[in-house]
Amino acid sequence: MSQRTFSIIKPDAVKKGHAGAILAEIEKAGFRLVAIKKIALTKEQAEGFYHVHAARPFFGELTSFMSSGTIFPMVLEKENAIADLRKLMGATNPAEAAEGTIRKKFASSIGENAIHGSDAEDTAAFEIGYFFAGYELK
Ligand code: FUP
Repeated sequence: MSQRTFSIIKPDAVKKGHAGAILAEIEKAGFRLVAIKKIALTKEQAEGFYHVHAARPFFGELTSFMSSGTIFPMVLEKENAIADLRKLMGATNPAEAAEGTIRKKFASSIGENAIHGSDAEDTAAFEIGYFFAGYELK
């Protein structure tokens, strides 16, 4: 059964001009692009999105980075979308990311790591709803 996940092309990748190449990798891997938008988050909006990480030591840095420039939030669909996108993304730290993954190709550090992908069904539902209204999802 097909499943939806949520992803963000992060400010580092957009600034370096890698958004199109990352989208091509995602489409090549068989994901259908259900919805996408081009926006910039305020610091407060980034804090709301990453509320589960609020107690972590990197929260300030993470939310400053995520509100530092243009991002492309998107909703992706395929069978096993959540796990398959995580595999395509690679490890959080690009130094540990497998060959051929998006983070291996495009990320520069654990903080500036090119792409976000939901890690579970409940987080995917929250994250999709944070950025998209129902009428935008077709
Ligand atoms: P991931 O799901 O792979 O994006 O990683 P996490 O949910 O563990 O972390 C969310 C984001 O926090 C990462 F994408 C980058 C940032 N982070 C850091 O900046 N430092 C860390 O040590 C861990 C995560």
